[in-house]
Amino acid sequence: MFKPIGCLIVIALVVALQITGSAADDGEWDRTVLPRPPQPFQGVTKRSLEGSVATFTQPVKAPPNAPNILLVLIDDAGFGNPSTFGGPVATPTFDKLATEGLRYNRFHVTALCSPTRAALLSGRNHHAVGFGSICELIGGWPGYSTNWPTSAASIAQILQGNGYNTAAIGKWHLTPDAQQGPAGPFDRWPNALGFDYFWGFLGGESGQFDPVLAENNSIIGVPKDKNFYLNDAMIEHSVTWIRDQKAQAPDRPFFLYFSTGATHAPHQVPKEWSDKYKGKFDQGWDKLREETFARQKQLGVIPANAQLTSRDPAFPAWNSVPPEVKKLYAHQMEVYAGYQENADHAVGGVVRAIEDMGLADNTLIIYIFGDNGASMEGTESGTFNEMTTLNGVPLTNEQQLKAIKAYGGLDKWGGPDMAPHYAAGWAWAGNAPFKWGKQVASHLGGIRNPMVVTWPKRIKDKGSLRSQFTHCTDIAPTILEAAGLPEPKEVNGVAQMPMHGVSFLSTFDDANAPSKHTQQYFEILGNRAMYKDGWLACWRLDRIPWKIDPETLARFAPGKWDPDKDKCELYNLDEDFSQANDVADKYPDRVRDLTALFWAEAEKYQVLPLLGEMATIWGFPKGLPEQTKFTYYNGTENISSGMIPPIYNRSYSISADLDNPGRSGLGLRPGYRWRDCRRGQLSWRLLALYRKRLPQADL
Ligand SMILES: [Ca+2]
Repeated sequence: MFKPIGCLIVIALVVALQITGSAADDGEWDRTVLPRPPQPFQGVTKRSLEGSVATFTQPVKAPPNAPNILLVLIDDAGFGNPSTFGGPVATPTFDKLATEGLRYNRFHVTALCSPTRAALLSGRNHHAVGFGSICELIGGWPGYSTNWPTSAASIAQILQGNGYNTAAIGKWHLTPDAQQGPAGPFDRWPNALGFDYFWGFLGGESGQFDPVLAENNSIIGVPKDKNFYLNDAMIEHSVTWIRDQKAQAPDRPFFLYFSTGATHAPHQVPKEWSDKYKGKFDQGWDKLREETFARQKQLGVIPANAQLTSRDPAFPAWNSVPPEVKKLYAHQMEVYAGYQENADHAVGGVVRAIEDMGLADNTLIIYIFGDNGASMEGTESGTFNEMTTLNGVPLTNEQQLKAIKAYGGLDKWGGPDMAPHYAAGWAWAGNAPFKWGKQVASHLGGIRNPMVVTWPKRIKDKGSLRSQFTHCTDIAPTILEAAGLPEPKEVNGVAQMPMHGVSFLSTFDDANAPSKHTQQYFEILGNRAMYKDGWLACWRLDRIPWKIDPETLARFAPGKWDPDKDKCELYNLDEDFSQANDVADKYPDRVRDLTALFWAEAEKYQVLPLLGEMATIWGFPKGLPEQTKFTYYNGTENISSGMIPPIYNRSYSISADLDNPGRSGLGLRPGYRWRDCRRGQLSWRLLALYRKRLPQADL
């Protein structure tokens, strides 16, 4: 409620300003050097107030009419997942925005989590900013350091320095794995990379019911609320943040980066969401893929001459799956679909709030459906605990069914007591019409994801399709052009690496605007590709992406693997939308040129050495202090996965002094935090597969 006295004071101040001075005009300043330098005093200072003229430095202002920006990123999703692109998952928010804006069907990502996020937020190629791979796989070369360089200010830093309010909500995955605790350092946490506010989780994945959360520079831990669900809480934090900043400064634009943990594993969602899909996937992945492909054609999101690519033998045919296992597999996809629909629902909550505040007209929404293609990391059978795969422990269907029974039955798949991932066949179907998926940077299943862009004030060609080649490095330059801002040459005294992406703003108005992004390398885990002017040469590492057992990895050890011996495929993507027809034999000259170009680009952008992120497997140093003794004091909890003692694959002992062991439980659970630590019990377990209750004598 307004207090009359306050109003009077405001009016009186306005009058006084007219008499004795003015607020200094923000005016024009050189926005290529950030932050804005101190403003010279423009008033007059005398010995007394007589004759003195006051002026005031104003906060930095964004250019007039600079739009609010909502950047949405869904995790681990396929081109053929959302209904907006012909998929089986209802995504009403994505659908609605597509009718109000533009659908992009040739948008590309890097094939993996941290690398796409680094490229998206920096506008530079991911290896060039140290993100050849994820924060958990660090190698001792500049392209694999996960040390974001100060010479590459993020889009958030640039917008912040130009008068925007900035926030990141949800998944981060850009802080080195061993720096995600209370000791920092904090220079690569979200606040230091340009976000005024951060709420979410720092790692690569998180339980959806019980995440270990961070807020700004603090780990705030697992929410106490029994009904907590991450997507719901993300809506609440986002909407509150927008409302708060608009209440205080209605004219300041905002930049909100809304990045869901969904639909990365663990696939967890309240049951009512997965129940919507009961029986919808009994036809299996082969048929689902054909159905999606038909809808894609019908919707026109793929060209009429696009082909459905063939199935690699790595994915079992649905009709070869035993009947008793089909039920398990179908339910895996029901849960994933519900989980994904819920993620789109969360985006809808934020979009609705923006509309309700009357801000929609001048808000640019960039909604990217997947930081990489759908994930095949669940192996051919899927897993009730995704940590089994990530630790190289594949499960047979028999082991799987037994473990599911032990944890409450199939109905619990998707609930808080399991950490599941679906079978690779579902990911392959979700990436229709392409081959492969996450991690496979050589094929479109890994690197091409749907994108929708809306901006009612600017985009008039509503509901249309755009097919220019675009890449995640283009997002930051596009945002800058939309906001009327230059790319900075210097930030905090550090000369800036130019952005490698290019703005695609011209496509907002013109369906036939030329593709400005004419060449792009791709590389993740040795899978690689070189795109130039419609042609793509590619080399897939001869490894099934979910195989990380010692025998498989030994084939790629130093001296064993020669990248020049990998088979090269060649595609004309302008005519062959889905990368279906390998024409390498027909065009040896193109193969040669693109091969040479790939190696030149690899050198230029710090991609070398290939497999730098895997080097520690073969005995290269980890670059971390060799700490062998760890002490945890009473109250220490929520230690991030990258900071736990390195107990894997070695002998270790743990000693604990318990004042009153009868009152509290202590669980030692390498592999995954599990929710069954009972009072008065000391237990040890590994990957939720092997359990041992320790006898009292051991206490
Ligand atoms: Ca991802």
